[in-house]
Amino acid sequence: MKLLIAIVQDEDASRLLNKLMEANFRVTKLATTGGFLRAGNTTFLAGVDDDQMETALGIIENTCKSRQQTSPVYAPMSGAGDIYMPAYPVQVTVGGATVFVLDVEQFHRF
Ligand code: 2BA
Repeated sequence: MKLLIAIVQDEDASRLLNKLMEANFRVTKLATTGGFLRAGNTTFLAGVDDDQMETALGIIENTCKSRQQTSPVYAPMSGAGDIYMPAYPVQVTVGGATVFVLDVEQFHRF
């Protein structure tokens, strides 16, 4: 078994969840925040049998679209410790999906 971690855009999250569930994958969906844009995104965790991994990756690839996004880059306000302010706008291409596949040493459902 592998642990699949997929970070996707919020706009694709609901459709992706539906497709993974329809294909009988067990999934956990987390509300997350990207470090660069400091905007919301969605992270999926899925324990996937080795022989199902290609199917799962195919669903993610076919469902998640890359988009251009203009967003402020945040910089620390001088002298204000932990406070970050929008500094300048950047245009970036946000995935698709950012996917990690990890070996699972043990899996238990009690
Ligand atoms: P963010 O960190 O908010 O990044 C959003 C997009 O900003 C990235 O899209 C990329 O196009 C750009 N970007 C990120 N860091 C940058 C930098 N240091 N300089 C210039 N441009 C930068 P994606 O690469 O598609 O990433 C989408 C989201 O996936 C990220 O949101 C982050 O939440 C996650 N992610 C991407 N790579 C990751 C990694 N190696 N480890 C953990 N999370 C990652």
